[in-house]
Amino acid sequence: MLLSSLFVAGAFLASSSASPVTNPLIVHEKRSNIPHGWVKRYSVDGGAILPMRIALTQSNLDQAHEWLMEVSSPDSLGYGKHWSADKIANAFAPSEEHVHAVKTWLLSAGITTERIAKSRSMGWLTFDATIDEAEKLLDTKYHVYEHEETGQPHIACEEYKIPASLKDKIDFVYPSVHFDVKLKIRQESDSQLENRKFGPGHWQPWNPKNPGGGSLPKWNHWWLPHSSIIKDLQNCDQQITPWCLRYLYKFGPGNSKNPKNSYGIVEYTPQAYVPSDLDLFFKNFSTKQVGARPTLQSIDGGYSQQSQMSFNYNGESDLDLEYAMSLVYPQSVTLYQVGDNTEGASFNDFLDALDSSYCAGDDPTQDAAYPDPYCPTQSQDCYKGPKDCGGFAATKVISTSYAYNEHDLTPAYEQRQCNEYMKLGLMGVSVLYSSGDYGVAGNGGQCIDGAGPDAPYINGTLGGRFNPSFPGTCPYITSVGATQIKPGTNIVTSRTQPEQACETVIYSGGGFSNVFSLPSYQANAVQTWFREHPPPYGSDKFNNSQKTRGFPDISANGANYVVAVDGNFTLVYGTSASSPTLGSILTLINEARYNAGKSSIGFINPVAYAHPEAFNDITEGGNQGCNTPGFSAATGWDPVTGLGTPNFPRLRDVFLRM
Ligand SMILES: *[C@@H]1O[C@H](CO)[C@@H](O)[C@H](O)[C@H]1NC(C)=O
Ligand SMILES: *[C@@H]1O[C@H](CO)[C@@H](O)[C@H](O)[C@H]1NC(C)=O
Ligand SMILES: CC(=O)N[C@H]1CO[C@H](CO)[C@@H](O)[C@@H]1O
Ligand SMILES: CC(=O)N[C@H]1CO[C@H](CO)[C@@H](O)[C@@H]1O
Repeated sequence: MLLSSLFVAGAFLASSSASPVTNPLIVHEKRSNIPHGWVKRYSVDGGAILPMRIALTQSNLDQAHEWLMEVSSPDSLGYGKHWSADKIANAFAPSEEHVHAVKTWLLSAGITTERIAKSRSMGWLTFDATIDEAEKLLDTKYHVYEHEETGQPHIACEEYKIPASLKDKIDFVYPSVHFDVKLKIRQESDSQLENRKFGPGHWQPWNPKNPGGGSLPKWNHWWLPHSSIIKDLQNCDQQITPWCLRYLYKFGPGNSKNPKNSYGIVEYTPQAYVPSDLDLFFKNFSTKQVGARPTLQSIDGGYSQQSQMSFNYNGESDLDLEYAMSLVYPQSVTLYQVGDNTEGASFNDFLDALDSSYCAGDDPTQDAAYPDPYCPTQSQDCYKGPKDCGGFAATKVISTSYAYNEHDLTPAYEQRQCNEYMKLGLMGVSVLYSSGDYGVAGNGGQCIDGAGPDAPYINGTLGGRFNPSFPGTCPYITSVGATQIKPGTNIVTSRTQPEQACETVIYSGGGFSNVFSLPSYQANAVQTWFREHPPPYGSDKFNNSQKTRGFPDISANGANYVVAVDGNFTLVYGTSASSPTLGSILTLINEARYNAGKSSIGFINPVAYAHPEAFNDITEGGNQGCNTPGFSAATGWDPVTGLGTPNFPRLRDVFLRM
C-alpha cells in the first residue's frame, strides 16, 4: 500500500480517542513474524494519509442454508426461484445496527461520518485517515517495510486492536497486518514442474503445502499414433471418446442453443489450451467444430499463454475444453482464464471477479494480488491492470478441475469461500469441482500425520490420516469423483453395470471433511452408508462421527480419455476429466429446462440425493491411499463414487418435472 499523499496532520486532529472502560480494546489480528524477504525500515510520518477499509461481517449467514434449500430442494414450493445478485447483496449486507456501531467508534477517534463512504456492495466502510488517526484508532504503530529484492515499500503493522463490542461486527481492517505482495516467481524447467505440479494459487517452491499440487490430470507419458484412435464403442474400456460417454450415460449430441444457457470452464494460468489441439480433436470427434474456440473471459490478465508448452501446461485445459465443447455443441463454452503468467491466481481471485462484495476479504498469503506487484512493466505475461472485482457474469454451470487439500487452508478461509459458493447456488449456478486423484490421500499422495489443524503432512506410503480435498468438502458445491469401465468389458453387449470406481493410474478422491458438518440433504445417505457398510477404520484415520460432510456427490468416467495435447493424442486420467463431463451433462439438462420455459437447475445436490434412481449405482472398486485400501464403492451413496454416474434421460426427466 503506497502513500496516496502527504499533508499536515492538523486539519484532521483527533478530538478524543478514549474508549470506555466497559468496552476495552482487544487484539483483533496479529502477525507473529514478518513474511520472508521483507525488512522493517522506518516509522511513518504521522500526517501521511492511509486509505482505510473496514470489512464488516455479513448478516444472515445463519439463514443462508435454509434459503438455499428453499430454491434447491425438490419438495420446496420455491424450487428454481433463484435470487438476483442485488437481492443476495442486500440479504447479506451488514446490518444497519452494525454499521452504526462501527461508525460510532470511528467518530470517537474524530473520523466524522461525512468522511466515511460505504462500498457499493455494502460490505465495507472506507475513509482516508492520517497515520496518527489510524494508530490511535487501532492502538497500533505503522512501519514502512521494504522488500529486499525489489525495494518495493509496504505499510503495515504487527497487530491492531478494536473495541471488544465490535469483535463480531468487523472481519478485519486494512491496511494492517496483511502483506498484499508476493515473491517473484522463478521460471521452472518442465521436470521441476513434473515433480512439483501446481494448482490454483501462486507458484511456490515444492512443499507438501503447495495448494492444488497434483490436481492436474495424469497421463501415461506416451503418445497414441493417430491411426490408433479407436472410434468403435466396443473399445471404450481402452479409450474413452465423446461417443463412449454418450453411450454410457445415454445422451445424444446437443441439438439446440438456448440463449439463456451457458457453461463455464475455469482455468488458472499458466495452464493454457492450444488452439490447434482443439482442431486436431474436433477433426476426429466433432468435425463441425473445427475452428471453434471458447468465449474468453480474461480475469486478472488471464490469457492462454503459449510460451511454455508441455503436457503439464496444456493437458488440463485441452482436456477440459475438448470434451466440454464437443459434448454441449451447438451450445458454446465460456473459458474463465484466471491470473497472469507470473503470479497465477486462486479460487478466491475467480470469485472476486464474479462478486465485488467478496473482493475485500482476500487473504494475501493465499490469494494473488493485482496489479501484479512483480511486473517491472506491463507485458502480456505480467498484468499491471487493476484487480477484477465484480462485473463478470456467472455461467449456469461452472466446472473447475483443480483442488486444494482441505488441510492446506484455514477453516475460516474455507468457510468464507464456501459461503460464496452458497450464494452462487442461490443465483441458480451449479458449481462443480473434481474430488481429487489420490483416493483417501491428498494431492501428491500426502496424508496427515496426526490430528489437528497444525499436524504435518506425511508421505501416504507411510500411512497417516486421510486427507480430504477442498472445495470438495464444501457442502454447497457438487464434488465429482471418477469411474472407469471394467477392463475387458464391452459396453454395448454388457448386461451388467460396466463401470467401477477408477483404479487405473488414479483413484477417486473421497472421504469426510474435518471442517464442514454434514448437510441435511446428505444426512440420510451418509448414515445409511455407515450403517450398512461400516468402514474398517477408526477415528485415527478420518472423522467417523457421521456428523461431517462426505464427498464426492456424483461421479463420471475418468480413465483413458483420448485427448489431443501438443499436436498428438494421448490418454488422460483423473477426476479432472470427470468434472467437465458431468458439467456438460448438466448443461444439456439446463438446455432442456430452458427450452421448456423453466429456470436453470442451480445447486443440484438436494435433488440428486432425493433421486438416487437417476444415477447408475457404482458398487465395485475402491479409493486406496494412506497405505490403506481406502473406502469401497457400495450399494447406495459411498465416499468413492458418491451416488454413481448420471443416467441422462432419468436425470433430465427428474429435473423437467420440477
Ligand atoms: C513417497 O514415497 C514413495 C515410496 O518411497 C516415493 O516413491 C514417492 O516419491 C514419495 N512421494 C513424495 C511426494 O515424496
Ligand atoms: C469430527 O467432527 C465433529 C463434528 O464436526 C466434531 O465435533 C469432532 O470434534 C470431530 N472429531 C475429530 C477427531 O476431529
Ligand atoms: C478417422 C479420422 O478422422 N482420423 C483423423 C484424426 O486426426 C488426424 C489428424 O488430423 C487425421 O490424420 C486422421 O485422419
Ligand atoms: C509420438 C508421436 O506420435 N509424435 C508425433 C506428434 O505429432 C507430430 C506432428 O504434430 C508428429 O511429427 C510426431 O510424430
